[in-house]
Amino acid sequence: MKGYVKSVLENLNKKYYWEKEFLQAASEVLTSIKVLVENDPKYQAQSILERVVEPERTIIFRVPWMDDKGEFHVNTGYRVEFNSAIGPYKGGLRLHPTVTLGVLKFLGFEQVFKNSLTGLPMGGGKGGSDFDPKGKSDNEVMRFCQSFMSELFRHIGADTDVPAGDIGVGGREIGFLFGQYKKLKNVYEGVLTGKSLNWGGSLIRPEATGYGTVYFAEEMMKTKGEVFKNKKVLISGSGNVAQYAVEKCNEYGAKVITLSDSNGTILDTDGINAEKLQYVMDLKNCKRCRIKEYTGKYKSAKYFEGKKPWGIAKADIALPCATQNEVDGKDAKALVDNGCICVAEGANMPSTPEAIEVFLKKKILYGPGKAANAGGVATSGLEMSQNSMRLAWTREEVDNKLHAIMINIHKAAKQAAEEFGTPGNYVNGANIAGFRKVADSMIDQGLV
Ligand code: NDP
Ligand code: 2IT
Repeated sequence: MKGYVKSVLENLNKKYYWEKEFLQAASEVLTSIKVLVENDPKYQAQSILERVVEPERTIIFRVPWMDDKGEFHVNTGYRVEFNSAIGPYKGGLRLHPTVTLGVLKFLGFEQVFKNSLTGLPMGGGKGGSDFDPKGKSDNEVMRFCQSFMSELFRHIGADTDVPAGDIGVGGREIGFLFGQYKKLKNVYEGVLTGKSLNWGGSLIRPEATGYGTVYFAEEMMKTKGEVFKNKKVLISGSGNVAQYAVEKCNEYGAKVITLSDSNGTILDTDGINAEKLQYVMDLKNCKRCRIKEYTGKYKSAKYFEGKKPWGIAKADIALPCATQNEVDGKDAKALVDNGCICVAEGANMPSTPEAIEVFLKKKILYGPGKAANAGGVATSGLEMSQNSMRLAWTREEVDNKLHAIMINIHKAAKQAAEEFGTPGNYVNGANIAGFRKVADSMIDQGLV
């Protein structure tokens, strides 16, 4: 059995050599679970790794749409239905010009194990398009979403595949997508999560990923007798996840000093308090402006064009909440050299393998995305439960459930890391705990 992981990875690298993000994610997971799969013959006997790295189904389709001037455009739409061993495919839709099949395969693969960690019955999937919502009018976004759903509707359903938001997909887009699904299928069902409260959404779903990331970081810090209060925090991004991470940090008495977008970073050493956060929310969610505008209103802040938050100032905690590979080896070193004791990932795979190596070597608290940002999809799972029961839980009920789930994920990852001889290594712990349940379920269900 020795060499099983190596041989599967070699074949995968040959077969999909151009899908670099997917290969990066697969390499991390398979390397972590080596101690499990190479010490129990059932996994190789049933070709579990060869099966788990291949999506069950991938749908690729044309998305034609018309802009406000009447001109035609065409984008590519995707849905990667990766694994349904423990529940219907579940995972977000990303609208961003960098979207490729390889990016969505990495996200779908991560989602399989993340969803397993939540303890809820959800398989893994991801989808999206290379459409760029930036600079588009509401009507253009609506026409795009309607065209996208005109193909996707036949592949999804409340018990089949339940998409949600991700980069470039928030409440506005989920609304347009839901409207078109309902019109085409003539069923009112919880086929998407992240819906508005008036038509089947869950309280706390918008907040869930950011809050959950902070809850996870809090659990890691407890293991070292540390707390958020009075800590300085660097956050990247300024979208959904970043905004609610700031809110929870403020509630915990920490001081968030950075936010960013794909153009640059703002540093506000006075801290981004509740009033400033509200300004950021209006700026990004309603006016859809750049984060640079912040410095026009708050003179305490400085703007760094083309820079990321890491290394800009000393801080105790870093929460990358923008995108994949946004923290490289140099950034990680800068963070550690500046006294950072905890990194928790709100984004998916924001740290490169070199960055992860730095965090693990220096033994700082490092919470990988599939554990730390699982609060978003977990609360999507809670939205699905409420839709099935046709009732709505209070804000407090949902938040308590989310908090309990994050505490459980932390416990499961910590225990698995200890059981397999790498205490404190949440990468190994999260991958092993997430994988084991999916793989054992696949074995139970036979060769499918
Ligand atoms: P949003 O679209 O709301 O915000 C994304 C933010 O990240 C924006 O500030 C955006 O800046 C920035 N960003 C996007 N792409 C890049 C890039 N290539 N380089 C630098 N900055 C970039 O998305 P979310 O907040 O929902 O998602 C952020 C991350 O969290 C993603 O990795 C996503 O997969 C992950 N995630 C999201 C969950 C959710 O529930 N929404 C759940 C779990 C994980 P700009 O405006 O300039 O593009
Ligand atoms: O990466 C993620 O977990 C998400 N974008 C949320 C997925 C979901 O189904 O809520």
